[in-house]
Amino acid sequence: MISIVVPTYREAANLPHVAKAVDEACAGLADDYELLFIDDDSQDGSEEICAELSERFPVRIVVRKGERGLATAVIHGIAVSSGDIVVVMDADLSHPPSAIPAMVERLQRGESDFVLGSRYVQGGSIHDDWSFFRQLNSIIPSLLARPLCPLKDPMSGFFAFRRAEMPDAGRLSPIGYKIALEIFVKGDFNHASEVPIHFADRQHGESKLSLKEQLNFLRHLGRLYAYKLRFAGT
Ligand SMILES: Nc1nc2c(ncn2[C@@H]2O[C@H](COP(=O)(O)OP(=O)(O)OP(=O)(O)O)[C@@H](O)[C@H]2O)c(=O)[nH]1
Ligand SMILES: [Mg+2]
Repeated sequence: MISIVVPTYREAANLPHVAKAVDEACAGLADDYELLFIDDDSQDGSEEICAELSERFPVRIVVRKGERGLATAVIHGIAVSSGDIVVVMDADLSHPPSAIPAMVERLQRGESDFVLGSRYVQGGSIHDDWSFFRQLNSIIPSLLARPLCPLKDPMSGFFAFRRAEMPDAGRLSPIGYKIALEIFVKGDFNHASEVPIHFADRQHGESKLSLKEQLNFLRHLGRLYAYKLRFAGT
C-alpha cells in the first residue's frame, strides 16, 4: 500500500484535481494507494468535497482542530496513514502526481531509500516567469541546507520513503516549513536520489507561505545543524 499524504489549508478548489491526477498516476502501480488530506479545519467545503470524492477514489480527509502548521500536519498524516511507502506532496498541483510512479518504483526496487521530486536536477524545471527574487527565495534555502543534505532541492516538499525508515516522532521538532529536510537529516537514509519534476505554479487558492514561515525556516535550520553536530560521531 502506498500512502499519499497531502497537507491542506484552504485548498478546496484543488482537491478534485489532485484526486483525479493521483488516481491516473497510480493506475499503473502494482500496489493500492490511499490519498490522505490533512486539513487544518479550513472550513471552505473541503470536507464535503472529500466526502464526494471518496465515492470514486480512495480518498480520506483528517481534520485537525485547533492546530495549524504544514510540518506538523505532514507528521500527523504519516502517523495516521498505513502504507509501507509514504509519499508527501502539496495540494496545489505544484508537484506533478505523474512523478509518483517513478519515485515509488525506485523505493520498491531498492535503488533508493529517500526519493525527492526535484526542480534542480537535469530534466527538472520551474515556471518560466519566476522573477529573479522568487528564484533566489527558492535557491538560497537549498544552498543553506546543502551541508546537511546532498540533495539539490530539499525544499521541494515532494518526497517519498519507506515507513520503516521514518525517524521516531519524538526526535522531530517541526516548525512551520517543509519537513522533508528534517526527516532526511534524522532518519537513517543512505541512498537518496532525485526525480526531475516540472514545478507548476498554483492555479487555484492562495499561497500560505509567509515571511514568518521563511524566518521560521532559518530557526529550523539552526536546530538541524545543532542536531547534526551533537550526533556527529555517535
Ligand atoms: N494542514 C496544513 N497545510 C498547510 C498549512 N500551510 C500550508 N499548507 C499546505 O501545504 C502545501 C504548501 O503550501 P503553499 O501555500 O503551496 O506553499 P508553497 O508551495 O511553499 O508556496 P507557493 O509557491 O506560493 O505555492 C499546500 O498544500 C498547503 O495547503 C497549514 O498550516 N496546515
Ligand atoms: Mg505551493
